Amino acid sequence: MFGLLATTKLGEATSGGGFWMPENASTTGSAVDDVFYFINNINYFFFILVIVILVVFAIKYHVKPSAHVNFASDAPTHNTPLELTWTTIPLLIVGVLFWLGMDGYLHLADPPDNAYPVSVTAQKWSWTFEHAEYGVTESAELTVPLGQPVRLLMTTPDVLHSLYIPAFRVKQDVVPGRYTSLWFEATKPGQYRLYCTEYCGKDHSKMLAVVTVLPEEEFQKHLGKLAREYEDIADKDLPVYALTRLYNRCASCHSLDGKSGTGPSFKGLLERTKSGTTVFTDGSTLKDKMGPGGEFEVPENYLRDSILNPQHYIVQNYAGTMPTFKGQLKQRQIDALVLMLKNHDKLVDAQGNPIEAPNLDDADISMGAGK
Ligand code: HEC
Ligand SMILES: [Cu+2]
Repeated sequence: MFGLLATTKLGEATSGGGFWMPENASTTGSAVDDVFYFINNINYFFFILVIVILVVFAIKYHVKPSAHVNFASDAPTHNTPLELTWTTIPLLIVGVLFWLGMDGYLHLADPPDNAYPVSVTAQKWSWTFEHAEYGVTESAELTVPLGQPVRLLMTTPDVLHSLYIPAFRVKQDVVPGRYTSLWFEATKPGQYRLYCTEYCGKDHSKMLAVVTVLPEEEFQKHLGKLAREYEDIADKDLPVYALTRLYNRCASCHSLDGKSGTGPSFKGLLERTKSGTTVFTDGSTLKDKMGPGGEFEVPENYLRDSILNPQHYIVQNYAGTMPTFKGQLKQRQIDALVLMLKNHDKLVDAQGNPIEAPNLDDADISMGAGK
C-alpha cells in the first residue's frame, strides 16, 4: 500500500537463515529451532534406519514365488528384551521432547516484568500498533527496541486473526472479545515480516506488516519523531501526509477508485458531501443538516464528524461498522484526513493510484469556514 511495503527492503532479514528456517532474530528463537532440529534429526535417524533394515531384509529373506515355504512350528512369538527396548527408547525420546517443548512454551508464556508494552489491534484487514508510552499509533509498521523484551497485548473487534513473526519464532491467535499476548526480544537490528496466519477469511493474507528493530536510542528518537510528525508538517503537506501515513487505516473499508467496499469510496465523496445528496439510513439527507444554523454548516464538519462519531449518521446501504477514531488520531491528523478527502482528485488518479508528485499549489487547504 503506497509503497510502504513495496519500498521496504527485507533482504537482510531473510539472510543467515538455514534451509528450513529464516534467520533467527530473537532471544527465544533458538529454543524453538533447537526443538525443531532435534525432532528433525530423530526423524532422519529413524527414517534411514527403517529403510536400511527394510531393504536388507527384503534381500536377505527374499523367497522365490515358486519355492515352498515351511513355517517352523517353534518360531518365536515374542521377545521380551526386544519389546522392552522398542517401547522404552521411544518413551524416553517423547519424554525429552515434551520436556523441551513445555520448557520453551512456559518461557514464552511468561513475559518479563520489564517488557515494553504495545497494544495490537487486528482488524479486517490491517494491523495497528499502539505505543501508549509515546502516544503513537503505527499501522502496517511496528517499531520495537533492540535487546529489550517487547510484549504485544492483542485483540480484535471482528474475526479471529493470528499474529506471526517468523524471524522471532512467535505466533499467537488474536481473538474477538478477549486479550491474548506474546513477547519477544529482538537480537538484531533490521526489518522483519509480520503476517496474519489466520487463513479462513477473505484477505488475511493481505494483512502484512514490517517489524523494524532499532537500537534503544534510535528507537526513542524515532517514536518521538512519530509522536510529533503531524505537528512538524507544513499545512500544505498535510493532504499527502494523510494519504501516505493515515489512509492505510481506512483502506480496508474505503477505496480511492470509486469501488464500494465495507464503506463508501472516498472518490466523489467531496462532491456528494458539498451538494448534500448523501442519504442516511433514517431517510434524512445531508442537505437537511447543512447550511446556516444546520448541524453541519460547512461540509468539513460532516467529514470530521464522520471520523469521530461514525455511528452518528449511517450512510444508506451501509452498516454502522466504522470504528471511531476519537482518541486514536490527533486533531491535526483529523484535519489532514479531511484535507485529503477534499483534495482527493489532486492526490490520486482515476484508477485510485497515488500521483507521484501531486501538484497541490492550488489545493484547498482551508479548514472550517467557507468553501
Ligand atoms: C471497518 C471499516 C471502516 C474503516 C476502517 C473506516 N471506515 Fe469510514 N465508513 C465505514 C462505513 C461502513 C461507513 C458508512 C456508514 C457510516 O456512515 O458510518 C463509513 C463512512 C465514512 C464517512 C462518511 C462517508 C459518506 O459517504 O458520507 C467518512 C468521511 C469516513 N467513513 C471516513 C473514514 C476515514 C477517514 C477512515 C480512516 C481514518 C475510515 N473512515 C475508516 C467503514 C469504515
Ligand atoms: Cu487476519
